[in-house]
Amino acid sequence: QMMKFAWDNYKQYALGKNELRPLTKNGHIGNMFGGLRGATVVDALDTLYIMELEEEFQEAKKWVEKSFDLNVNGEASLFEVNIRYIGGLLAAYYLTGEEVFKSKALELGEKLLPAFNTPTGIPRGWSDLRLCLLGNEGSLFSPCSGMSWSWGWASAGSSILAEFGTLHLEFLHLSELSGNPMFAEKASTSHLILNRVEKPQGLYPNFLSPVTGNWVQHHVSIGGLGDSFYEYLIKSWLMSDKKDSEAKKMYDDALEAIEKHLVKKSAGGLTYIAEWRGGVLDHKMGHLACFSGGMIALGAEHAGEGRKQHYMDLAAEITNTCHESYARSDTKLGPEAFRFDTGTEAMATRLSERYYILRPEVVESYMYMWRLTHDPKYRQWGWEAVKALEKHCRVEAGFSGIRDVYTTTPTHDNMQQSFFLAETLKYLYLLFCEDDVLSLDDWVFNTEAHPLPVNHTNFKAKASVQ
Ligand code: DMJ
Repeated sequence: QMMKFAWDNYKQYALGKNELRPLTKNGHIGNMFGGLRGATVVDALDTLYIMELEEEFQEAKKWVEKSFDLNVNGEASLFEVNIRYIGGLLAAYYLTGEEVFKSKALELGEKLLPAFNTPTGIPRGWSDLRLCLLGNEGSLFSPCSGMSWSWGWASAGSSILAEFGTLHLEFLHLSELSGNPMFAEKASTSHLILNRVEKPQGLYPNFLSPVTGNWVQHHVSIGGLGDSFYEYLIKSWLMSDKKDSEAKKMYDDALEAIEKHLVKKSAGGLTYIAEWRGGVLDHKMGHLACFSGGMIALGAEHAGEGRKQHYMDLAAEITNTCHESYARSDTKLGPEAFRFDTGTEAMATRLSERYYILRPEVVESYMYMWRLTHDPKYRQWGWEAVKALEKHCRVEAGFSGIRDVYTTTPTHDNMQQSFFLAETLKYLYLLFCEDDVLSLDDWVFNTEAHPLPVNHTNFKAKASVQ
């Protein structure tokens, strides 16, 4: 019902725009997608499908067929277009077998390639989506300008770990579906370079120069700027049917370094993952970092002898801390960042960190922890989140983020994020489903919660789900 409500309102007031503004009842376009539209449609496709909202899925599919225009001129974030649009289209294709999703994913994949035109092959954050028609030789399309650039605020034109390190899952599937190895090769460059470069204490800083292949700053975070890089290491290995041993080793080593240098316990006994700035710890955890409970649990299964229980315990402790960040607020929703200093534990201390924008990471970890332990507390915690969302984020025309989780009469931010439909509602649904709905043995979720099949021979997973 929550999904139907979110979709119906988007459809009524904002169809074809990227996101719904539920208070003003209009659409939001934003500047991340380089002229592409319908982010919510593409992000919602697989959720509508698995929830068996058949009529709504057909509405979304029809929009993709008739109105999803890839012939756009604009500057797009490689990361955002990849995780939302390519991930969403690929998942919709694998779940339904409908060709339209595959062809749009491949066409869009080609448009992202200019971002990789750098001296190292590490992509920059932004790419020009303009394409020129080439005729019949080779690819039909080719980048017109070959232009790419970095975020204005990223130090010294650097590329961001969580952006160039969050391409593997989708790009491997683009190669699989097109028969063109180039996508996989482009995405794999980062592993080659990251393996070569020296890592301070075994940690991966968040900023790397796409020109020299060296670190630009020593800021390490398992939250924003770093997060999905680690997620894609373990998931690349799982998606390869446990064949990509390089990705597994990178994950194991990274987690060991994170545990050694960043994992701390508060005076009140809460385990958290701090951030690291050139050797100095910042005792802060972002909401984004809360995905790590689920990731560590997913990897624990495959940890070396004697480590499995250790990592399951760590995953449970981190998930518990993230739940505490929800439980200690008046709305029972968690802040954007919470701290463990100045006598505070698991609460925001700065006004600017008190907001909640319908993010999924905490319920994502509940879903993995439930599937991997069947401890009923994870369903109870998920249900607490459902009630809080209904109470504080549901408005007349959709769901909205809130500006302060520490007041029971919060102001709304007037934005129904597309990831609310792609991730938050999907993970909540899966938390209460049987384990064989998108089984973790057969599917990996990209960082926007779009399921991609594990590469069992001939992608058997697709057939079994259909
Ligand atoms: C999503 O777009 C993805 O999960 C991404 O990896 C990080 N953050 C948002 C949701 O919070």
